[in-house]
Amino acid sequence: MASMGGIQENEDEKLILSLPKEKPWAQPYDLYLFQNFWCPGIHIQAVNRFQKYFEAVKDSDVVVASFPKSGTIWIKALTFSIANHHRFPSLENHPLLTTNPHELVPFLEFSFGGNIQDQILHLSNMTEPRIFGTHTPFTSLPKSIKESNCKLVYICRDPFDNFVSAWNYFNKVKPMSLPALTMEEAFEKYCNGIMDYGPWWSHMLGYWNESIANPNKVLFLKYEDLKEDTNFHVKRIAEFLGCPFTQKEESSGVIQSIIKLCSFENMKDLEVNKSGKIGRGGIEKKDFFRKGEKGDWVNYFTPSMQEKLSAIVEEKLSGSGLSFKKCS
Ligand code: PPS
Repeated sequence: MASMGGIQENEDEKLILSLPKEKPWAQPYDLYLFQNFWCPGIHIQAVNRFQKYFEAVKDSDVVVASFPKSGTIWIKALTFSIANHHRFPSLENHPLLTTNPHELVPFLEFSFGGNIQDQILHLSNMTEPRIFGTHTPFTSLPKSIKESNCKLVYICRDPFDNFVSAWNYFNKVKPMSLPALTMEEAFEKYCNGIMDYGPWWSHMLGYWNESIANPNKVLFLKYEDLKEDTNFHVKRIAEFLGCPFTQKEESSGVIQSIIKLCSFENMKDLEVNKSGKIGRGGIEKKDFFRKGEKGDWVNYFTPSMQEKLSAIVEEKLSGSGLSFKKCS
């Protein structure tokens, strides 16, 4: 791989030029149809390299997967705290108090944007259990992840709330120079599956089908269920990861402390999440926290939008066994 540099860049460029392209929501990059999903132009090289070169997977690795704006930051915080509850039993000096979850649990694909060898070395030096994030659809994950014994925790969100969250977010983080995307324009795109890492239905169904076929490999969670009974799902995640809470830990309030630490109210008020920027695009950390509620869609949807999206959800998820309460 040492001499790969220029040749690889050339191949990446050729690949991008060969793909169908769509205008994004309100971002300064186009979306490309890569392996049947809409990959942001600025990520395509990294996703492609991640798929090719992420080989050294450890059985103890955990990959937190999500469609954007589904509660990624929340499930990253919870999974990190649960998997490390022996290492950080006291929440007083917990890493989440000083580090944003996106930094603590790095996105795998974005790690492959720079020098590949440096990044692989960096990942191999991470403390175990290594916990990563990904927005890559299941079908496009590297073989190494699919074939190893590492675990995948997937979170999805009711498409109505997912759409509202995404529309607010993309308009918030867009460069000042670009016009805002109207709700009508965004809705049209969402209904056609055009959003970063979309279509949302293929993303959900990829992980859903795998969680049915391979329940010890993929734990499929819904944002709404997690909101409704966080305690139950925290225990479920711990059991799935093979680090269940003891009776003593439960009665001494360890689960409650984790829930409180990772709660929307707590996380959004932490200094580390209130100021500063993150990632290549320089996103303000505070923009990852908006309302953190379920059911906010009622404040945005017209009856005709509701009817249209309900029909799409029903059609796309039909026969899969996956449904969302209000749409079924
Ligand atoms: S991203 O950009 O894909 O990583 O965004 P993601 O984290 O997937 O989704 C952002 C939405 O999650 C809400 N949020 C939370 N909900 C519950 N608990 C916690 N701790 C939490 N942190 C963030 C965030 O506010 C976004 O939802 P909306 O509906 O826009 O408020």
